[in-house]
Amino acid sequence: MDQPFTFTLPFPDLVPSRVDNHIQRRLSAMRGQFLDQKAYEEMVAAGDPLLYEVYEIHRPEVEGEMLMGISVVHPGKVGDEFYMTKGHFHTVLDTAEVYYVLKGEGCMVMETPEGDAHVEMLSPGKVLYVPPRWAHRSVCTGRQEDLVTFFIYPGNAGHDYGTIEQQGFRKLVVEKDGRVAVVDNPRWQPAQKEAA
Ligand code: PAN
Ligand code: ZN
Repeated sequence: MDQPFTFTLPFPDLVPSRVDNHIQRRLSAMRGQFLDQKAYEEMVAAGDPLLYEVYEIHRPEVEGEMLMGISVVHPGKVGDEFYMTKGHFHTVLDTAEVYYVLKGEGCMVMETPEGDAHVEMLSPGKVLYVPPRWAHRSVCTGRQEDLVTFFIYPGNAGHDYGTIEQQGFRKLVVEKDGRVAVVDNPRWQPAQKEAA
């Protein structure tokens, strides 16, 4: 039988007192996701910057458990497009997720297999509920500050990255005339489903 546990995430530094796994994702892990492919290749060649980090608290990946952690998306752009996470559907589509925004400015880009799309602006103090079926990607739109969120989701959710790698998200978040703008992704195309 597990014992209850706590960890701390003190302001303002937001460094968790417990970290079981620290993931660091560089630009080279995001091939094909940014619209400006020339800018992408140049930035990978020029040093392959760190886009985001995830601090995970380990729990068994089974129904009944909850998985939590902290996501830190760094500020920056590839061409006009802000740094973002890979984004995914949950493998078990009917599983939700909650995000609590601790620091920074950004948005969550979301869409469903049925064709709905939604972009929610994120700022400190906001709690976002991502319902079952919605793929999600966090984007940092700050100029200098990280976007830091706490997340929690069901232990059995799993991550389907492949669908988004193939089709992208329907919406992109870019800087246009000095402002944050949400635009249609001209390269969005439905993923090829494997034959059953
Ligand atoms: C989050 C994400 C985290 C990193 O924990 O995994 O923000 O994004 P990617 O997984 O898309 O690289 C979550 O949504 N978990 O389900
Ligand atoms: Zn998720």
